[in-house]
Amino acid sequence: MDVRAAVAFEAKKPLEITTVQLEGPKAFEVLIEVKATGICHTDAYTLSGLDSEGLFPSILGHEGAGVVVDVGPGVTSVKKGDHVIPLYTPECRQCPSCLSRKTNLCTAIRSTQGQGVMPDGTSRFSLNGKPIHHYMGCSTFANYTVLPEIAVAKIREDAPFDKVCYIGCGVTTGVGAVLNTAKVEEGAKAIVFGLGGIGLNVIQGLRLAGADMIIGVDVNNDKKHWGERFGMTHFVNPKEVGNDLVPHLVNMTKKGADQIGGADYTFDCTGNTTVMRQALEACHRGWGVSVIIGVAEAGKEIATRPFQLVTGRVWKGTAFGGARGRTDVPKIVDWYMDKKIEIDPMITHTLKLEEINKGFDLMHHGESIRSVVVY
Ligand code: NAD
Ligand code: AHE
Ligand code: ZN
Repeated sequence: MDVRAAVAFEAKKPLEITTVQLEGPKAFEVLIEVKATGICHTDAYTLSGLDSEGLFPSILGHEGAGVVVDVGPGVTSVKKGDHVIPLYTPECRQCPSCLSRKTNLCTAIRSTQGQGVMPDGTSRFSLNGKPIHHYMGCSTFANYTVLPEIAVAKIREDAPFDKVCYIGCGVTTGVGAVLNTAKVEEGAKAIVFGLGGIGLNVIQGLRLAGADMIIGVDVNNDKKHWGERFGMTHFVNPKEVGNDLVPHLVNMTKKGADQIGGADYTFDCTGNTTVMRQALEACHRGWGVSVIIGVAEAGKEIATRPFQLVTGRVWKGTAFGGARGRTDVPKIVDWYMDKKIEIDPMITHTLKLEEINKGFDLMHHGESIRSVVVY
């Protein structure tokens, strides 16, 4: 079938809106009509050419919501008409990782996903007979896409696609990093580096967990009011603090008898490896936990003095907020529908597919929190 897609033909070039061909679902696959998709910084990262797994041509996009319109042989968990959110972290419930109960990083289809193909090793997308790669197993920058059945979460039908698509990455990543990965407790002191589409969701997760002090750090002063809107208690612009950022943050957290200072939890939501080090070192001696959410380009490495770890700080990472997609995503949709978490104000721009490159520009200029393309 013909579908409309924004195709990434080459790194660093704008996406091209064109008609491509999509084959129907094979065994254990589903065809989804994508109703809406968010634009995440990770899409921009891959388009920049710095992703070690970046493939071209491809159809990017991994933050969608839509409806099942066809199912391949053997599919049992969803049916035509079901509302779903595509999952770049699937949940097969059978692989050693899923069965371990220690991680959300299902390994059932990770290798083919990284090669830009479906689990049988082929792509469903093509243009003039030449294959186009899938992206993160999702390719939501097309109005129809094919996914393995283990990579869709069935959600309630009254949830608006143009809002809950954000649960397909940003919301779940930010809120999940707090609740699943860091397991933040009431009264905690936390620092969030980078107040974009992910960082603001970390902040609302911290508010949900009952954190007392939530310091937001961003180089863009416009993000101050955004952080405050979701529960941030203090704002720091590193450009205004100079080289003393870590001691400055540590001082802010000193309270009463505890004059050592440092946050109980810090979160990197920038993808900048210098910031990752600052986030670790701004943690409290003995117990502070720093969670890396940001994705850094191929070749970048993180560094710190081993002393920082010897003295009890812990470095952790999280993908998709530690969420098990088929199990947890429908619950997060419920949280949104029950007004336990907010999404609407973070969606600052709603665009047509033809305007998708504007969404990337808005992100790069720090003018959007989330842009959503509605088909
Ligand atoms: P974004 O562009 O919306 O936000 C990034 C924010 O960081 C901006 O507000 C920017 O001003 C700020 N920033 C940049 N450099 C900074 C610095 N040196 N110090 C402080 N603030 C700085 O991006 P996003 O969509 O929120 O994504 C954030 C990161 O998270 C990206 O690296 C993205 O690839 C990654 N990500 C990871 C996961 C995961 O599962 N681990 C999921 C989604 C996104
Ligand atoms: N191909 C990238 C991997 C980047 C990465 O870590 N991606 C996150 C999701 S970011 C969503 O916006 C993730 O899920 N990681 C776990 C995994 O298995 O990829 C690179 O840098 O090589
Ligand atoms: Zn993302």
